[in-house]
Amino acid sequence: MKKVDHIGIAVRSMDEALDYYIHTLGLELLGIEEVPSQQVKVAFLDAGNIKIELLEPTGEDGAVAKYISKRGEGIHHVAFGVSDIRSRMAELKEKGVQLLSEEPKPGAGGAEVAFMHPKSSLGVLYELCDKSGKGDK
Ligand code: CMX
Repeated sequence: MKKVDHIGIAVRSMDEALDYYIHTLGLELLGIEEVPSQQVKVAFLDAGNIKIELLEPTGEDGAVAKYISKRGEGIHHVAFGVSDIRSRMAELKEKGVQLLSEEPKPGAGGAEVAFMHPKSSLGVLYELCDKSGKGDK
Protein backbone atom coordinates (compact mmCIF):
# COMPACT_ATOMS: atom_id res chain seq x y z
CA MET A 1 0.00 0.00 0.00
CA LYS A 2 1.89 3.00 -1.27
CA LYS A 3 -0.70 5.76 -1.40
CA VAL A 4 -3.89 6.99 0.17
CA ASP A 5 -6.49 7.29 -2.60
CA HIS A 6 -9.21 9.04 -0.60
CA ILE A 7 -10.68 9.81 2.81
CA GLY A 8 -14.36 8.96 3.30
CA ILE A 9 -16.46 11.48 5.22
CA ALA A 10 -19.95 10.54 6.45
CA VAL A 11 -22.47 13.35 5.92
CA ARG A 12 -26.20 13.63 6.60
CA SER A 13 -26.93 15.91 3.64
CA MET A 14 -24.95 15.74 0.41
CA ASP A 15 -26.29 19.13 -0.70
CA GLU A 16 -25.19 20.88 2.47
CA ALA A 17 -21.82 19.12 2.48
CA LEU A 18 -21.15 19.98 -1.18
CA ASP A 19 -21.96 23.62 -0.54
CA TYR A 20 -19.34 23.65 2.25
CA TYR A 21 -16.63 21.73 0.40
CA ILE A 22 -17.05 23.56 -2.92
CA HIS A 23 -17.97 27.10 -1.92
CA THR A 24 -16.35 27.45 1.49
CA LEU A 25 -13.24 25.27 1.08
CA GLY A 26 -12.92 25.75 -2.68
CA LEU A 27 -12.48 22.09 -3.68
CA GLU A 28 -13.40 20.94 -7.19
CA LEU A 29 -16.22 18.40 -7.57
CA LEU A 30 -15.06 15.40 -9.63
CA GLY A 31 -18.32 13.44 -9.75
CA ILE A 32 -21.36 12.09 -7.93
CA GLU A 33 -22.75 8.57 -8.10
CA GLU A 34 -24.84 6.10 -6.18
CA VAL A 35 -23.30 2.85 -4.89
CA PRO A 36 -26.31 0.59 -4.22
CA SER A 37 -24.21 -2.28 -2.80
CA GLN A 38 -23.05 0.05 0.00
CA GLN A 39 -26.34 1.99 0.38
CA VAL A 40 -24.65 5.34 -0.20
CA LYS A 41 -24.55 8.26 -2.58
CA VAL A 42 -20.96 9.44 -2.96
CA ALA A 43 -19.28 12.59 -4.24
CA PHE A 44 -15.56 12.83 -4.97
CA LEU A 45 -13.71 16.12 -4.55
CA ASP A 46 -10.18 16.93 -5.64
CA ALA A 47 -8.01 17.68 -2.59
CA GLY A 48 -4.68 17.80 -4.46
CA ASN A 49 -2.73 14.63 -3.75
CA ILE A 50 -5.80 12.72 -2.51
CA LYS A 51 -9.57 12.86 -2.90
CA ILE A 52 -12.29 13.52 -0.35
CA GLU A 53 -15.25 11.13 -0.69
CA LEU A 54 -18.49 12.42 0.81
CA LEU A 55 -20.84 9.58 1.82
CA GLU A 56 -24.56 10.19 2.26
CA PRO A 57 -26.68 7.19 3.35
CA THR A 58 -29.43 6.11 0.95
CA GLY A 59 -30.91 3.49 3.30
CA GLU A 60 -31.26 3.00 7.03
CA ASP A 61 -29.37 -0.31 7.22
CA GLY A 62 -26.11 0.64 5.51
CA ALA A 63 -22.75 1.04 7.26
CA VAL A 64 -22.73 4.83 6.86
CA ALA A 65 -26.28 5.29 8.19
CA LYS A 66 -25.31 3.21 11.24
CA TYR A 67 -22.12 5.18 11.69
CA ILE A 68 -23.93 8.54 11.63
CA SER A 69 -26.64 7.40 14.03
CA LYS A 70 -23.97 6.18 16.52
CA ARG A 71 -21.21 8.75 16.09
CA GLY A 72 -22.58 11.62 14.00
CA GLU A 73 -20.95 13.07 10.90
CA GLY A 74 -17.17 12.89 10.40
CA ILE A 75 -14.24 10.85 9.10
CA HIS A 76 -15.55 7.39 8.27
CA HIS A 77 -12.65 5.59 6.55
CA VAL A 78 -9.27 5.93 4.88
CA ALA A 79 -8.81 4.21 1.51
CA PHE A 80 -5.48 2.91 0.26
CA GLY A 81 -5.09 2.72 -3.51
CA VAL A 82 -3.83 -0.76 -4.41
CA SER A 83 -3.33 -2.95 -7.43
CA ASP A 84 -4.07 -6.70 -7.45
CA ILE A 85 -6.54 -6.38 -4.56
CA ARG A 86 -6.98 -10.15 -4.15
CA SER A 87 -3.26 -10.62 -3.45
CA ARG A 88 -3.25 -7.68 -1.00
CA MET A 89 -6.26 -9.20 0.78
CA ALA A 90 -4.56 -12.60 1.00
CA GLU A 91 -1.38 -11.05 2.41
CA LEU A 92 -3.28 -9.09 5.05
CA LYS A 93 -5.36 -12.11 6.02
CA GLU A 94 -2.18 -14.15 6.46
CA LYS A 95 -0.85 -11.44 8.76
CA GLY A 96 -3.94 -11.69 10.97
CA VAL A 97 -5.91 -8.69 9.71
CA GLN A 98 -9.68 -9.27 9.76
CA LEU A 99 -11.23 -8.44 6.41
CA LEU A 100 -14.93 -7.68 6.17
CA SER A 101 -15.47 -9.78 3.04
CA GLU A 102 -13.83 -12.79 1.44
CA GLU A 103 -14.01 -11.21 -2.02
CA PRO A 104 -13.70 -7.60 -3.22
CA LYS A 105 -17.00 -5.75 -3.78
CA PRO A 106 -17.96 -3.18 -6.43
CA GLY A 107 -17.24 0.37 -5.26
CA ALA A 108 -17.54 3.86 -6.73
CA GLY A 109 -15.92 4.64 -10.06
CA GLY A 110 -15.82 0.99 -11.15
CA ALA A 111 -13.31 0.16 -8.41
CA GLU A 112 -13.09 -3.12 -6.53
CA VAL A 113 -13.03 -2.50 -2.78
CA ALA A 114 -12.53 -4.39 0.47
CA PHE A 115 -12.52 -3.22 4.09
CA MET A 116 -10.47 -4.14 7.16
CA HIS A 117 -12.30 -4.33 10.46
CA PRO A 118 -11.40 -1.36 12.69
CA LYS A 119 -10.93 -3.77 15.60
CA SER A 120 -7.94 -5.34 13.83
CA SER A 121 -6.64 -2.00 12.49
CA LEU A 122 -6.18 -0.05 15.71
CA GLY A 123 -9.56 1.66 15.54
CA VAL A 124 -9.41 2.80 11.90
CA LEU A 125 -11.72 1.51 9.16
CA TYR A 126 -9.34 1.03 6.20
CA GLU A 127 -10.46 0.35 2.65
CA LEU A 128 -8.45 -1.24 -0.13
CA CYS A 129 -9.43 0.38 -3.42
CA ASP A 130 -8.31 -1.14 -6.73
CA LYS A 131 -8.93 0.93 -9.83
CA SER A 132 -6.59 -1.01 -12.13
CA GLY A 133 -7.78 -0.49 -15.65
CA LYS A 134 -10.56 1.90 -14.59
CA GLY A 135 -8.66 5.19 -14.84
CA ASP A 136 -7.90 7.24 -11.73
CA LYS A 137 -11.17 8.93 -10.81
N1 CMX B 1 -14.29 3.74 12.00
C1 CMX B 1 -13.77 3.28 13.17
N2 CMX B 1 -14.41 2.44 14.01
C2 CMX B 1 -15.64 2.06 13.63
C3 CMX B 1 -16.25 2.47 12.44
C4 CMX B 1 -15.54 3.37 11.60
N3 CMX B 1 -16.03 3.80 10.46
N4 CMX B 1 -17.48 1.92 12.35
C5 CMX B 1 -17.64 1.16 13.44
N5 CMX B 1 -16.55 1.25 14.20
C6 CMX B 1 -16.30 0.56 15.48
C7 CMX B 1 -17.43 0.80 16.47
O1 CMX B 1 -17.19 1.99 17.19
C8 CMX B 1 -17.37 -0.43 17.34
O2 CMX B 1 -16.41 -0.28 18.33
P1 CMX B 1 -16.79 -0.54 19.88
O3 CMX B 1 -17.21 -1.98 19.94
O4 CMX B 1 -15.52 -0.23 20.61
O5 CMX B 1 -17.92 0.39 20.17
C9 CMX B 1 -16.89 -1.52 16.37
O6 CMX B 1 -16.30 -0.84 15.25
C10 CMX B 1 -18.04 -2.37 15.86
O7 CMX B 1 -19.00 -1.48 15.47
P2 CMX B 1 -20.50 -1.86 15.36
O8 CMX B 1 -21.27 -0.62 15.41
O9 CMX B 1 -20.87 -2.92 16.33
O10 CMX B 1 -20.52 -2.56 14.00
P3 CMX B 1 -21.22 -2.08 12.73
O11 CMX B 1 -22.37 -2.97 12.55
O12 CMX B 1 -21.47 -0.63 12.71
O13 CMX B 1 -20.14 -2.40 11.63
C11 CMX B 1 -18.25 -2.20 10.31
C12 CMX B 1 -18.89 -1.75 11.60
C13 CMX B 1 -16.89 -1.51 10.20
C14 CMX B 1 -18.05 -3.71 10.38
C15 CMX B 1 -19.19 -1.82 9.12
O14 CMX B 1 -19.33 -0.42 9.12
C16 CMX B 1 -18.70 -2.27 7.78
O15 CMX B 1 -18.91 -3.41 7.38
N6 CMX B 1 -18.01 -1.38 6.99
C17 CMX B 1 -17.51 -1.71 5.66
C18 CMX B 1 -18.38 -1.18 4.55
C19 CMX B 1 -18.52 0.32 4.60
O16 CMX B 1 -18.09 1.00 5.52
N7 CMX B 1 -19.19 0.86 3.55
C20 CMX B 1 -19.43 2.29 3.44
C21 CMX B 1 -18.44 2.99 2.55
C22 CMX B 1 -18.74 2.69 1.10
C23 CMX B 1 -17.87 3.41 0.08
O17 CMX B 1 -16.81 3.97 0.40
O18 CMX B 1 -18.28 3.38 -1.11
